[in-house]
Amino acid sequence: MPMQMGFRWYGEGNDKISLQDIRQIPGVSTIVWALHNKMPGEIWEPEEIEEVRKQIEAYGFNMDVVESVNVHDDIKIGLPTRDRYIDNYIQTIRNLAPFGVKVICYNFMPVFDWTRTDLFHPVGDGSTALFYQADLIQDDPKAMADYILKNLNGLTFPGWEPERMARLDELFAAYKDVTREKLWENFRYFLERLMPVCHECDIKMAVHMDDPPWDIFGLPRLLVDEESIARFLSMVDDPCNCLTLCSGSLNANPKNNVAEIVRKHCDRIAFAHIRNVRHFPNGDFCEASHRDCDGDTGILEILRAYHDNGFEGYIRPDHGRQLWTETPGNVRPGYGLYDRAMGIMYMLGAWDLMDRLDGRK
Ligand code: DNO
Repeated sequence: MPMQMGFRWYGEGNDKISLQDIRQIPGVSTIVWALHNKMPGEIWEPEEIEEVRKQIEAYGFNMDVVESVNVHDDIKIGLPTRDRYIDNYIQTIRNLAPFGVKVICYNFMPVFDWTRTDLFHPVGDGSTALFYQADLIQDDPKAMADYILKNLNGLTFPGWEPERMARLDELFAAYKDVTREKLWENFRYFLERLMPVCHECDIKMAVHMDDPPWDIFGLPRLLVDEESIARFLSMVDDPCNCLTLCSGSLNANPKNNVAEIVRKHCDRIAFAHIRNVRHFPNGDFCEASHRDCDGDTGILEILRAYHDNGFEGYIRPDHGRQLWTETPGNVRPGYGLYDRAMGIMYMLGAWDLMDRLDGRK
């Protein structure tokens, strides 16, 4: 099977970008979807999944990739209640399987998902991009959460559920004794319970990299570099225990050579997120267009690594800039239509040429 191109869509009535818009981007086969009204820990019911199936399949797309089924904090913290939430997760996997879902993307970051300090940073050409100013992520998680929630302009963002953010003090207290090693242990416990079900259902669990790839606000983050990825893969050495390899997340640390990581672990990458990042000497970074020379991530080398390894998984453009008519409030930061569509064309251009040069097409 060749690589399959996906596009993340937040769902009917929850995304200004329509499936009709997405259908006009060349080469997209897969809608990367989720039930965005679900809180972590809730079971996704077959009738709810069926609703989305009808919408997605009406446009000729498949629904092979879910991003994300979020993991309840009690599982990450390792509370006695975790087993109930793991049972629910397992039921969700079983409910997704009959719809042809092949990959579940998720993350195992404590409290926060991706973290940025400016959602609309002017790039200099009139467009804006997500930006991380290192000295702003020091000791006030509440200020950061408030900033992000306010600037989502009423749009929801997984990982930034207002209900969870309202309980930040409680959450930080609950994670107090969760050391890095404890978090690894809780991670293993979760995956070991899931693997038999994944085999039964032919579904791969694909963990997203931690973004940014370092500890924030004293919370440990695990998937940050090649060494930790290797540890993760051998900790639960199972073909259903896979990665969502996010080039932009990893390369926020300029020491991470993403192309090298792809070459090493391609057989366990179920889902590739492609994003370009520009680094600044003080540790700040800004997201950039997918074009190789617009950032420092090495997009062409990364694509070549996937191609050389005969990558047969799913791939999607990750964040794009906000362009043209896209304003704060009409699309989610990072998830506009235009820059992601251009990212797809850039990737497909490189991929088609590599196919041609290798005599594959
Ligand atoms: C950010 C996304 C992440 C990702 C989750 C996976 O834009 O890449 O929020 O979906 O970390 O669970």
